[in-house]
Amino acid sequence: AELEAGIRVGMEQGQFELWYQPQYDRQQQLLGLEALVRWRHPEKGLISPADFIPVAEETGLIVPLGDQLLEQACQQLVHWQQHSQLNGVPVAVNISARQIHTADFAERVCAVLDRTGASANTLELEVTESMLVKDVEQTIDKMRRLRLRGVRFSLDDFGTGYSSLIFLKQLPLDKLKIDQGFVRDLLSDSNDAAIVKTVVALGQSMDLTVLAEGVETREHCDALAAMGCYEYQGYYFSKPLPPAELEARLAEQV
Ligand code: G
Ligand code: G
Ligand code: MN
Ligand code: NA
Repeated sequence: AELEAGIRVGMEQGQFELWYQPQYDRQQQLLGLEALVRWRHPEKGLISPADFIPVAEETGLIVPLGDQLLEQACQQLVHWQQHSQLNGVPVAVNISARQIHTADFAERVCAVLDRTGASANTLELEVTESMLVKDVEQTIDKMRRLRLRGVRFSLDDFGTGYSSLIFLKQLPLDKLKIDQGFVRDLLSDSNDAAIVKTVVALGQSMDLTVLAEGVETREHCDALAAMGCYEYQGYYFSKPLPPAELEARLAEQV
């Protein structure tokens, strides 16, 4: 209850900020950014999402918080339209099941795009298999409507949840993100290697881009490329960074 009250105050006082983790291809070309929330608490310092997103989900606060973060991400997109290296680079925002299940989710996303002037083509929404436990038809309908507007969808943490391939086939997706849990020991664990290969093949057969998370070394990258996975996110390339640090880092690389 204390945390819940703290989240409410934090939302009113603008304590939630988005950091961005870059995604790259084999040639170290920047493909996109994932927005990851951080809570800058006045007394406790920086709090990671693992410590408050579950409470925000249980209490329903994830709905207004998620709206606020989506708006921030869209404002950042508009800001970056003026930035030479970040102009047009897509930003992926994590969406909780509870958010997508609100009746007017698609309308609220469209309203944020209208209000901020962000281009729908540069907004990606990351959803998880957990959203598939209820209202599948309505969820698919919302995703379809947003895709018509140009918004893209990724399935996050793929393989960790309730994945019925029947549902997966119906979902209007653009990308599968292989969970870092399968990537970490890819080089030493033949089961993980087999799972990653299978997911890559599945993605290819469904015409989906496949991105690997938790890429921490050059060897991970090479092994993934050998399996047909060409998009990467992880500490090998960069941690999630505050916008100013990200801009500085990109400026250095030129
Ligand atoms: O950045 P970090 O690895 O600590 O994130 C931990 C978890 O919090 C991840 O599983 C991520 O999906 C979730 N998360 C991060 N940012 C957001 C957000 O803006 N909204 C939601 N719903 N989840 C987020
Ligand atoms: O949304 P998702 O559950 O995919 O959240 C991604 C989380 O993984 C973020 O909290 C981010 O900080 C973390 N992360 C990103 N890259 C790496 C990595 O290379 N290794 C590890 N262990 N964690 C990572
Ligand atoms: Mn994610
Ligand atoms: Na993930």
